[in-house]
Amino acid sequence: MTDYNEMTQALVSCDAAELTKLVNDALAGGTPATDILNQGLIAGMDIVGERMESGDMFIPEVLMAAQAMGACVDILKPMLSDEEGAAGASVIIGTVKGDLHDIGKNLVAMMMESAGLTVHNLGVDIPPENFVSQIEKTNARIVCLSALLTTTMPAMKQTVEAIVEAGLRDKVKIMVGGAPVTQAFADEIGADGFAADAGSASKMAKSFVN
Ligand code: B1M
Repeated sequence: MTDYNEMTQALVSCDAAELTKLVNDALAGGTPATDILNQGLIAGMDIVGERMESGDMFIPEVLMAAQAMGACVDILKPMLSDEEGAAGASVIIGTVKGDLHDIGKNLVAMMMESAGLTVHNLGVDIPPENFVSQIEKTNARIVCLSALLTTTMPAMKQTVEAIVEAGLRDKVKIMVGGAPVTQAFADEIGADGFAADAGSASKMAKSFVN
C-alpha cells in the first residue's frame, strides 16, 4: 500500500531523488496518478506552505520543494490525461502580474491540453495588456487567470477590465483560479467561472467550448 506520508516527508525535506523514487514505485504498484498528485504531492506542498508561513522553511528550500514536485508532475503527466476529449479550441492561461507561482497553473494547462484544447501557456507575471494581445493573436475563446497571492488578486480584476476596454469581452470566457480565489471573487470581478482545481478547470473549459 502506498505510504503518502513518506512522499509528503520527502517533499518537505526537498529530497527530489527520494520523492521521484517513491512516485515511480507507487505507479509501478498500481496507485492511481491522481491519488499520488492529491494525497502525496499537493498535500506535501500544503505542509511546505504552512512551514513557510511559520518561518520554518525559507524561499530557497521552498523553491527546491517546488522543483521536486515539478519533476514528479512530469512523471505523472501521461497518466493524468482526461479521456473524454474536447474540440481543439484555443485557450490562453497565465499567472497574473506580480505573481510568480506556476505549479498549479501548469497543472491546469496540462489537464486542458490532455482534454484536447490548444493551450497557450503565457507563463508567470503576465500584465493585463499581454493577455489582451494574446487573445487577439491566438483567437482564444477561453482565458484562464491564476493567482496564488491575495496581493495579486486585484491584477485579475485589472485583466478583466483590460479585456473589456479592448472590446474583446464578448469573444472570450474568462476563468479564474488559485488558492485564495473564490466563486464570490470571480462573480465580483465579472469572470465567467471559478475552478478550485485542475480537473474542474478542464471540465469547465470543455463545457464552455461545447
Ligand atoms: Co509562495 N506563497 N510566495 N512561493 N507559496 C504561498 C501561495 C503562501 C500561501 C504560503 C504561505 O505563506 N502559507 C503565501 C501566500 C499568502 C497569501 O497571499 N495569502 C505565499 C507567499 C507569501 C509567497 C511570497 C510573498 C514569499 C516571500 O517572498 N516572502 C513569494 C511571492 C513571490 C511572487 O509570486 N511574487 C512566494 C514565493 C514562492 C516560491 C517562488 C518560493 C514558490 C513558487 C514556485 C513556483 O510556483 N514555481 C512558492 C510556493 C511553492 C508556495 C506554496 C508553498 C505552494 C504553491 C503550490 O505550488 N501549490 C504556497 C502554499 C500553498 O499553496 N499551500 C505558497 C501546489 C499547487 C498544485 O496548488 O497552486 O493552489 P495551487 O493550484 C491548484 C488550484 O489552486 C487550482 O488548480 C491547481 C491544481 O489543482 N488553480 C487554478 C491554480 N491556478 C488556477 C487557474 C485556473 C483554475 C484553477 O484558471 C481557471
